[in-house]
This record gives sequence, structure tokens and C-alpha cells, in this order.
Amino acid sequence: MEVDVADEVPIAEAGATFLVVANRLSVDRVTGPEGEVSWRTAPGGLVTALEPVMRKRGGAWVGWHGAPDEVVEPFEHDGYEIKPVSLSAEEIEEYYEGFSNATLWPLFHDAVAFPEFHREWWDSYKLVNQRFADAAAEVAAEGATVWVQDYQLLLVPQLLRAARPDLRIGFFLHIPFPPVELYQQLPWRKELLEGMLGADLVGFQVPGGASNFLRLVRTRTSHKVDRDRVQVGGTHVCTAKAFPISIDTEGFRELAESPEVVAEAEALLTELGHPKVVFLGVDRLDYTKGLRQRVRAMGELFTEGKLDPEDVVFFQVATPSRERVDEYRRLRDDIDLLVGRINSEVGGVGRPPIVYRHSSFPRNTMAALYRIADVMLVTPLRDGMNLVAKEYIACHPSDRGALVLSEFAGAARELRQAYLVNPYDLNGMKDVFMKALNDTPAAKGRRMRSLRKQVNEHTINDWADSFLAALDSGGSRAPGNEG
Ligand code: GDG
Repeated sequence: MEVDVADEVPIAEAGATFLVVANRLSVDRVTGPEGEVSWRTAPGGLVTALEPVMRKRGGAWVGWHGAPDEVVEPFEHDGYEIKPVSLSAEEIEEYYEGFSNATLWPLFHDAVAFPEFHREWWDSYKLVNQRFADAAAEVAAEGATVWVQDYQLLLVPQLLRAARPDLRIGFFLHIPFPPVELYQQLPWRKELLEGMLGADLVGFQVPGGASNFLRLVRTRTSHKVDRDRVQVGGTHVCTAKAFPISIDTEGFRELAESPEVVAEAEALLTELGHPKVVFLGVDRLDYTKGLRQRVRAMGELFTEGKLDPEDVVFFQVATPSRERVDEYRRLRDDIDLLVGRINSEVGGVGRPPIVYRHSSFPRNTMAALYRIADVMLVTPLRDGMNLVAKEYIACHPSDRGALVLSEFAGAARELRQAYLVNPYDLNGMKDVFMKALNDTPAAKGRRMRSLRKQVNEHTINDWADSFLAALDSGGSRAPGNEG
């Protein structure tokens, strides 16, 4: 089926000089009451950060439009080009739900769920990566800069370089890069490393990711490694470094201070019966986020009487995610059961101690929740960065707030003044939850101010600027290969 798009235009003759290649496009399709199709900018930090760069440089965004078996023609949106890539229903199952989300995702997150290896999934992954590379090669101007995003597209840098050696290629991995011992399980370990090495610059969330990658390159390929630089054959040098991602700090603060959000926060408190204390969790419903452990720890604090359900509420938002992948269905059932059991055991006839919402909320509601949360619980078993932790710091207005943060989130490297926890240690976690609640105002204030300074000084724009500056100035071409 072909979709008609009103402002459909051909990509400029000379091509785009700056491209982002990501699994998903930066826009969501909206269908009006008469069946008319329009596109709306998808919410999210990456789009916010990259749109200005796109407009300045003349850009294109290459990605899947979100529906199976459908060809959508390129079009212009907000001053840059959109180049949709199509996926068949079978490819969504094998490349996306399979290899990306049931092989790479669990393996790269410390195998907290069992990674599945299937040869058909790998075949599909290769095929789809080739399609993304072809689409980028088609719209890129001579010498353009191309920024490839994340684990769904690990092979694209190499495939793109093969087709277009004139391009400058960057790659950023949003999730952790695993330790050598785990990565080695992958039957396609060498191919995936070579795929990433096609880039001039490979970015990771934390330095540990870069060093895991470089160690693997040393042991599994024949390329010469000199500190963070890899001489890839005779063609180019690939540099591997950490570029911790962040948020639009000012944008979040302004949103949280807006009269609408302040009013919504008040309304939420009223709805909850004005509890003395609000604990908050906000996550995609994903087994890496440590929800089982967090809910159990909070449940025990309620059942042991350390938290009084009359005064305290634990509000947990779990945004629906990857619902067709088995492991995610199991998790959903587990959490439903756990929350139901705790709520039926603890508390009186009024509001339950755990308010659990398996749905996604508008940005305003998210900001309102951050405003009212006295203690924010961010306790993933493993996380590339975790933006929720940073958003809380940007949005929470008072010095009395407290952020509890897992040591295993990339964000813990920067947010040292959070109340750090090991999410596998239930008793330890319970102690830290209570400390975060009962610490002195002076101690909490010191921590919050230091955390705020960190997120003020390191924003999503700094992240994009520093990555692109490093990519532009790479000087990584081999002699005789200059564009
Ligand atoms: C991956 C990596 C890395 C969530 N629920 C709602 C909603 N959200 C927004 C949050 C936040 C984002 O989604 C989630 O970002 P995280 O960083 O917490 O986690 P992942 O989705 O796993 O992201 C992660 C990130 O990429 C960036 O590199 O930090 O480690 O896993 O912005 O606010 N937003 C709205 N409604 C919801 O219900 N509007």
C-alpha cells in the first residue's frame, strides 16, 4: 500500500549533507477523522537535539515509519527530509523483535534475561541493515556526515562505507556494550564488530563500554589498536570513546515550572489524597529496569510497617513496551501479580499503597509526577544511561527531593550524589530507600544542588555538539583517502 503525503517532495538533487540513521523515524504518523495522513514530531531528546543540526546543515532522517508491509515515499518535515525505510511483518518479527530485542538487548544488558540465538533472525538483521545502508547511501550528498544510532543497526557503518567511502560516519550505542566474556557468546561476534568498525567514530555511554569494545577488537580482529584508535585495514581509523547522553535540561525545567504542570501536580496530589510522601518510579516495562526487585523492596517496607500506607504512596508508571516479545509478557504478568498481592495485603479501604499504571502519559503528566515525587526510584539491573534520573533532577523544584539510583545505570558515573544502590541487594535497597526518605534536609539539599549542577552543565546539546565536533575533526582518514 502506498501512502499519500500532502507535502511529499523529492530529496534535494545534491543530497543531504547531514543524516541520522535510526531504527525509527523522528516523526509519528497521525491519521485524522477523514483518514487524512499527517506526521508529528515524535517526542524525545534525540529528535530535539538533532533537529536544529538538521536544519542548519540540510539534513535527512532515515528510519522505519512504524507500520508493516508499507512503502512510504520520502517527504519534507519541519525543514529536513524524511526517508522512510519499509519492513515486512516477517522482518519486524525477525530483525526487530527477534535479533534486536531478544538477542542483542538481553545480551548487552548483562544477560539479565536469556538471549536467544537464531540463524534466521541474523539473516533478517543483515538484510534489513543493508536496506538502511542503501537508503542512507541514496540520499547522502558527496562527503556528507552520517550519524547511525544504536544496536538495531550495528552493521550499517561498514555497509555504508563499502557503498560510499566518501562519507564521514559516526555511530552511537545507546545501550551498554557488554563485557568481553558475555559478548563472546555471540555466534556473529566478529561480523558485528567489523560492522561497527566501519565508522570513523563509535560513541558509548560510558568509558567502560569503549574499553570493552576495544579489548574485543584487539582479541577478535586483526586490526591494530593504539589506545582508543583502531586502524581498520587500509581505509580509515575508527576511534572509540564515551559521550554520555543527557536531556534538554532547560526545556524540562521550563515545562515543570509552567502553570499547567504546577496545576496538574496539585490535582495529582488531591487525587492521591494528599499523602505525606510520594515515592515514584517511571520506566518502560522492561526486565532491565529492575521493577520486580523495586516493587518487592517497597512491598516489604510496607508489610514490615516501616512505611505507613496511610501516609506514603508508591506511584509506579510502567510504559507498555515490546509487548509481542515473550519475556516482556511474562514481566507484565509478574508485576501485575506482585502489585496486586501487596495491595491486597497492605492498607485500608482507601487508596492502595502502590498506585501502578501500565500506560504511557503525556509529557506534562510526567513533569507533574517528577514535581510531586519526594523520592525518585531509578533502580535498573543494567542501563546504558537512564534519562529518567536526569529528568527528575531537572524537574523537581525542591531541595527536599531525593534520587535513588542504581550503580548499574550509566547515569551513576555522573550523578555521584544520588543515593546509590545495588538493585540485587534487597535489604541494602530497603535501607537506602529509607535513608533517602529520612536524611536530614541539609544532606538532601547538598545532594540535590550538586546533581542539578551536573545536569545543568551537561545537556543533550552538549552531547550532540561534542560527538559531532569529534566526528568532524576526526582526521581519521588514511592518507590518499581524503574526500
Ligand atoms: C535507551 C537506553 C538511554 C517513559 N515513559 C513515558 C515517557 N518516557 C520517557 C522518559 C525518558 C524515556 O522515555 C526513557 O528513557 P530512558 O533513558 O530512561 O530509557 P530507555 O527507553 O531504555 O532508553 C537508556 C536512552 O536510550 C538514551 O540514550 O538512557 O539507557 O536504554 O525520556 O521520560 N515519556 C512520556 N510518557 C511516558 O509514559 N511522555
